[in-house]
Amino acid sequence: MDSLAASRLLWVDPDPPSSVTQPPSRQPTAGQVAAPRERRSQAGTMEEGSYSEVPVEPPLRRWRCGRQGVKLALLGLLTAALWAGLLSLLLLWHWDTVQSLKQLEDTAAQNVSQVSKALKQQDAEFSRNLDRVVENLSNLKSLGLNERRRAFESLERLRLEVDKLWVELREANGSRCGSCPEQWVNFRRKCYYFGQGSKKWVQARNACRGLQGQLVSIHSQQEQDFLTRHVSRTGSWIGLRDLDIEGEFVWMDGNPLDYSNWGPGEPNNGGQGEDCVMMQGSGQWNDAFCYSPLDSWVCDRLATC
Ligand SMILES: [Ca+2]
Ligand SMILES: [Ca+2]
Repeated sequence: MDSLAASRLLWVDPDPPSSVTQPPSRQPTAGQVAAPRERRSQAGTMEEGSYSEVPVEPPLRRWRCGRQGVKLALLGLLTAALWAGLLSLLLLWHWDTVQSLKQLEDTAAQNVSQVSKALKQQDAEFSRNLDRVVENLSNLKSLGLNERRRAFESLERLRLEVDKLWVELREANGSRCGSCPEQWVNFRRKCYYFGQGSKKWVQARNACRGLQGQLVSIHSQQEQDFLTRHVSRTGSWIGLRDLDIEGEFVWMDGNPLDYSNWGPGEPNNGGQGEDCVMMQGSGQWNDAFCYSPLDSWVCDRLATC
């Protein structure tokens, strides 16, 4: 009810209270507020304008409220500004982090690409070097095998020459040299073995060596006629080949090709290469593929005295 009366008094007072410009006073106590009410009841006849200076409390409250509102608004603005600054800092930090990560990712990708490229180059270089080493080893192995084969064939020719000289010496001394091992057939100074069984040229050569002989070498028409009478009708390997130099045929005994009995159109080095010679059932010769198996082969060796 005091506030209602004060509002009424404030409304009827045309002049602004002088107390507004004064510093705010302390809140009146219950006794202090009751004093005007007593004065009002006692005076009775006092003019209403005289009460307008007493209730200074509502403007003071509004002033206080306004100032608090301003403070709250400023505080809100300050808080908002702080949050905006903090958010900006977070966004800047996030953007900087993202840029750093992206830069690191790009750098890592470039490094991986460079390492991968270097590894590929090293791998290709290593493969080339390995191929060269393998090729050199293969050439060395082939060269070594060829040298070993030539040395072995030279030794065989030397042994054969020694045997020939021995036979000529014995015949000069009146001995008759025509003895052959069992299953070998004698013709003049030589013995012949007609082997049976499927063999390639190299296998036939080794089979003859195992019998202390070699694949047959033919040097005359008489020898060819003898062999034609005994040779297999399906074809047999003989000791003639051009393995080292194409077209340059060599006998197993090392003698030159002083006699030949080639079939029509032979030697033709046909197909994938024909470097080993076989005698057909007719007795004619044909160069053939060395890895083709034949069912027969012919060995020879010097007869003994
Ligand atoms: Ca050939
Ligand atoms: Ca041929």
